[in-house]
Amino acid sequence: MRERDPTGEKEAPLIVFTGRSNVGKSSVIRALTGKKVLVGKRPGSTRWEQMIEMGSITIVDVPGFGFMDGQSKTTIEESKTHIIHSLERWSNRILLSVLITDISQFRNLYERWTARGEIPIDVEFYSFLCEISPRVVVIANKADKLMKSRVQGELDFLVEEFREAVTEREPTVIVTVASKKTGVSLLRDLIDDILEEEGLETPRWALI
Ligand SMILES: Nc1nc2c(ncn2[C@@H]2O[C@H](COP(=O)(O)OP(=O)(O)OP(=O)(O)O)[C@@H](O)[C@H]2O)c(=O)[nH]1
Ligand SMILES: [Mg+2]
Repeated sequence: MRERDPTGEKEAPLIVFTGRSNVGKSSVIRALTGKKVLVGKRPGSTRWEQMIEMGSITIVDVPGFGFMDGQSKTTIEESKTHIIHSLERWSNRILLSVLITDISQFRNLYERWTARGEIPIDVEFYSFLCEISPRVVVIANKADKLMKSRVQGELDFLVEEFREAVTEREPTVIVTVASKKTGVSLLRDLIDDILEEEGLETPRWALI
């Protein structure tokens, strides 16, 4: 039996979905679970963590970090701090962290941040997730926004930068087009392998 917290609530292991605003976190969760999590055209549509009970595990739709439509810089900074604190608090329950990125923008943003002498936020978050979770998988979403011939090159760039940021782990990357549900079954299979390894039951996923 799993441990229960003092309030008597069941502490199911967590799979957390994180990433910058508007990269498609909620869309990936929707494709995977079939649950009607809110998907929005504008950054900042998921404002608070959404806990989605999936039987043996709980999936967490974490609000996006970085730019949010109509929000001040202070609010955005506060929101990022809140996300980091929540993730740290949950860290001993996390089975897997899923970092969603927009592969069509990754290199562009990377170059913009490094030109300013800053660590790109995707890289900073990847390093942070590697510190607090036993496994991290990176989703290269919105691959449809790149010309087909460019996908591999952009992917290689992302892997190279993440490999350099966290040398102890080889990055695991899955390419998806969440709005068309493409590639999401690969994430489901990866999660199922982890659950089997942990002796946990497979949830009822959406048919993808
Ligand atoms: N072209 C394209 N659009 C996508 C893809 N995945 C998601 N979108 C669109 O991107 C927008 C944002 O999607 P969400 O799933 O709400 O993104 P999010 O990361 O949850 O956003 P926040 O909650 O605001 O941080 C929506 O208009 C989606 O339909 C994709 O693979 N390709
Ligand atoms: Mg969302």
